[in-house]
Order: sequence, then C-alpha cells, then structure tokens
Amino acid sequence: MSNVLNSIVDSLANLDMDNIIKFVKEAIEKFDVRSVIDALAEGMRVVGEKYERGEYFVSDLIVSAEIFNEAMNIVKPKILELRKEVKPIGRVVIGTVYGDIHDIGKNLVKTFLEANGFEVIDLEVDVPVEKFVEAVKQYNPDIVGMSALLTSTMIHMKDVIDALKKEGLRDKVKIIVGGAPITEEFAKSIGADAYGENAYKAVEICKKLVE
Ligand code: B1M
Repeated sequence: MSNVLNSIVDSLANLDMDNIIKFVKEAIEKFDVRSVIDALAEGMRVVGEKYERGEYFVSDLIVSAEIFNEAMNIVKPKILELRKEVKPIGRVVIGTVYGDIHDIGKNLVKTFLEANGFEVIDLEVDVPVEKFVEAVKQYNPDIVGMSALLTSTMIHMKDVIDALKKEGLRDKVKIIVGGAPITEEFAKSIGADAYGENAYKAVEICKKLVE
C-alpha cells in the first residue's frame, strides 16, 4: 500500500479526523476509489481490534464511524460520477437487521449499487422482520439485501427469509446477505441466494441476480 493509503489506515485507526481528510483528498486524486475505500475499511478493522483489546471504548467506535462518514463525503461524489453512464437495471430493498445499528457497510453497498444503476430502497438500521416483508409487498423489488455486523443479530436474516416464505413472497425476490460475521456457508444455511463479501462483490452478484 502506498504512503498516503497507509496514512489513511493509520489516521482512522488513531481517530485523527484532521489528518484523514487531508490524506483522503490527496489519495482520491492519485488512486482509484476502491483503494481509498479499502484503506478506510482497513482502518475500521484496526479500530475494531483496538476495541477488542480494550484500548478503545464504544465512544471511540462512535468517533470512528463519524470519521469514516466524513471521509466518505469526499469519496462519494467520485463513486456517483459513474451513475451518469448506467441504465436502470433493478430494484433493491436493503437494510440492517433487527437489533443491529451498524450501517457503514450497508451504506457502502447502497452507494455502489446506486452507482451501478440499481434503485435502492433503504430501510436503514434495526429493521424488524415485518418491515422487510412489508417493503417487499410495497416496492416489489428484484432483490432483498440484508446486512448484519453482530453474531447476535445475524440470525434475524433467517427470520426474514422464513417470514417471506410464509407470506408466499420468497420466490418473487433474490436475497443477498453480508456483513463482517457472515460467510458463504451461513448464507447457504439460511436459504439466501447469495453472500456479498464486500460492496464491490455485492454489486457484481446483484447484477447476475437480475440477469
Ligand atoms: Co460495533 N461491533 N458494536 N459499533 N463495530 C463490531 C461489529 C465488532 C466486531 C467490534 C469488535 O469487537 N471487534 C463487535 C461485534 C462482535 C460480534 O458480534 N462478534 C461490535 C460490538 C460488540 C458492538 C456493540 C455491542 C458494542 C457495545 O455497545 N458494547 C454495539 C452494538 C450496537 C448494535 O448494533 N446494537 C456496537 C456499536 C457500534 C457503533 C454504533 C458505535 C459503531 C457503528 C456506527 C455505524 O455503523 N454507524 C460501531 C463500529 C464502528 C464497529 C466496527 C469498529 C466497525 C464496523 C464498520 O463500519 N466497518 C466493528 C469492527 C469490525 O467490523 N471489525 C464493530 C467498516 C465497514 C466498511 O465494514 O460493515 O464489515 P463492514 O461492511 C463491509 C462488508 O462486511 C460488506 O461490505 C462492506 C464493505 O465492503 N457488507 C455487505 C456489509 N453489509 C453487506 C450487505 C451485503 C453485502 C455486503 O448485501 C446486502
């Protein structure tokens, strides 16, 4: 990784808002958007490690999210520039599952989907099972996307899939799941159609799902 990308990782890991903005502005002129986002995601991973080691507290996690979002305000216009060149290709209902308020990954997935021609209905965070079901009835999406960051909340993805089955809606939509604790095996085990390891892969998969 180049110096400036490393500096992004370090400044996010050290919760250094002033410097990260400077580094992100410099990096988006020199590198593609993906490299900058990967550096930001790596910084968040280090923040998570520091939290696990007891060096950071929840208040630090909140600050890290604020810094990430500030940095994304600089990066996002570059991602959305792509949008002008793409035709509408499908509709996605997306949300973070019940009990879970982590939204940074979901928002990245949303931004990349929009940049690639998807219409995205964002149910935001802590989304109850019934709200996903209602959204499928109301918006008739091609795809339902669910995000979870906690091992204690990922099981609600299965609850949503089961509820869609019960309502006879499961076969009307494709389902993609993602988030740090989610794996391909877990996705299969709950009856999802796909697992998105990251935002870029999620877009590639969603494109295939609407073909
Ligand atoms: Co939380 N948190 N947090 N946190 N937090 C984690 C997830 C944790 C791993 C930290 C740690 O211990 N190392 C840990 C979970 C442990 C576990 O369950 N095994 C944890 C914990 C414990 C908690 C609390 C319980 C802490 C507490 O209160 N005691 C609490 C829970 C609150 C709740 O949700 N009910 C909590 C709170 C928070 C904040 C609110 C303070 C804040 C989130 C702010 C926000 O999102 N607006 C926060 C943060 C920032 C984190 C870490 C540090 C960073 C998460 C992040 O944004 N990563 C996180 C550590 C970690 O993940 N290693 C941690 C960057 C983001 C780009 O990555 O979200 O993984 P990610 O998304 C990726 C992929 O996963 C994928 O694409 C994205 C981009 O490539 N992806 C999808 C995500 N969703 C997808 C959906 C798809 C496809 C791909 O299709 C639909």
